[in-house]
Amino acid sequence: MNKRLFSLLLLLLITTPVVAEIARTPSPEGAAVYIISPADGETVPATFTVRFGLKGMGVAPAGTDKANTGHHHLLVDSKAMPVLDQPMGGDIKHFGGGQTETELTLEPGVHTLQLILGDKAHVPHDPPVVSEVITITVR
Ligand SMILES: [Cu+2]
Repeated sequence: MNKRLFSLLLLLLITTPVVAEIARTPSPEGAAVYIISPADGETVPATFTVRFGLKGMGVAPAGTDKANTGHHHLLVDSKAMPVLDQPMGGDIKHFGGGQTETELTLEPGVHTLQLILGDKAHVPHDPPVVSEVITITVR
């Protein structure tokens, strides 16, 4: 390939917007994610542990290409669900190491927590595996 053609191709590559069709990973029927603790309505200290529960699927670190697995994502005080056909962003707490609990420190007051599972590429499954929203009060 001559240099000019290479430069042209490189330019095309850089300037062509990526319209990536993201394939979502199927979730099995009956899969459910839930918050083990705290309980809905519980009052907790400023620093507390959130335990993640999952049934019908397995936890695997991000990047793991294995059917019926995913990693947890925690939404804290989210007003809306993440976009379902894109990798979840940095505004969401990712547990890409396959963690099943975390320690949170929040301001005093009322907060909501919700879990959503993401696949190897941080994209919600199809159908999405999402927990109930729980409401807690931080002392
Ligand atoms: Cu993720």
